[in-house]
Amino acid sequence: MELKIKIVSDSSCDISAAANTDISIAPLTISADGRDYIDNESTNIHEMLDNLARYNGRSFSACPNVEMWLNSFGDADIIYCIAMTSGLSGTYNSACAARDLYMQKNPEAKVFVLDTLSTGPEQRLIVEKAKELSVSGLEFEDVCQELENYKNKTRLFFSLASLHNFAQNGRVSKLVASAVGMLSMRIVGTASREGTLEMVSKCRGELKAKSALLELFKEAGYNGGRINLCHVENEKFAQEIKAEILTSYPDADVSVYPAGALCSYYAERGGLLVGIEC
Ligand code: X90
Repeated sequence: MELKIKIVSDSSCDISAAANTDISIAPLTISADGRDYIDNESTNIHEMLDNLARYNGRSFSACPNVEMWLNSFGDADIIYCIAMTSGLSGTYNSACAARDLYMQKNPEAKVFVLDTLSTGPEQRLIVEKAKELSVSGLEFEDVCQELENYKNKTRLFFSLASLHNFAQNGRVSKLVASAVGMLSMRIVGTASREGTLEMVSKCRGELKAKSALLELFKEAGYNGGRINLCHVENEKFAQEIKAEILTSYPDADVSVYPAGALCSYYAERGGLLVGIEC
């Protein structure tokens, strides 16, 4: 009998499960003003951002619970589960609890849970890699090892115009949060080694943020690899960066796409997240 292989991730990777039948996604949820926005295709992001902008009360996010993860595992024999950073979310821990339960019930199953120490477009690169490796004929253990290696060759960078929701959820220090909020100020940053938000510089205006990002790609050793550009209602900025990259690396594989609910909530309007292969 052929073994059933499944790639699963949480919704912060912004991959549509509808368009990828071999991938299952466990959703995070945003809550504000008595409403829940589940991070899947059904959420109207523009409306969510409008509602959040009008609402002065508190808003929250919640990670997928164990049951949601188990649902995404289905009845697969081999599962590669790519989770967002344990440094900012309970998503990874909840996936590990789901793995332990699943393996108690299915002792023959093989389940690998990866803590990406990142999220968004870097996580998407890793999910895309998992998809390739899972059909490559490699053994389970080798696929796991390859994914660990790949994670060390990818990076996350971003430019954000507000850290309001990060600060509100206690996921960034007040000092860092106070760096933005003033008109046209942006922070440019990266995922730290511990999988938390690390500010690299403050920039006045998008043009400066663009040069700062391109400089960071270079320093990270970017050399024409794959890039995912995920934006929050800021396609123009994403396209500008794409154009710069293609000028230096005409054959680079660069994807531009809008953020889902979770990334839109935290990266906020105008935000740009970039996952690169180094
Ligand atoms: O409720 C939860 O468990 C979810 C908490 C998620 C917090 C962070 C999401 C970030 C999304 C912004 C990227 C910038 C920093 C990433 C550093 C790793 C997008």
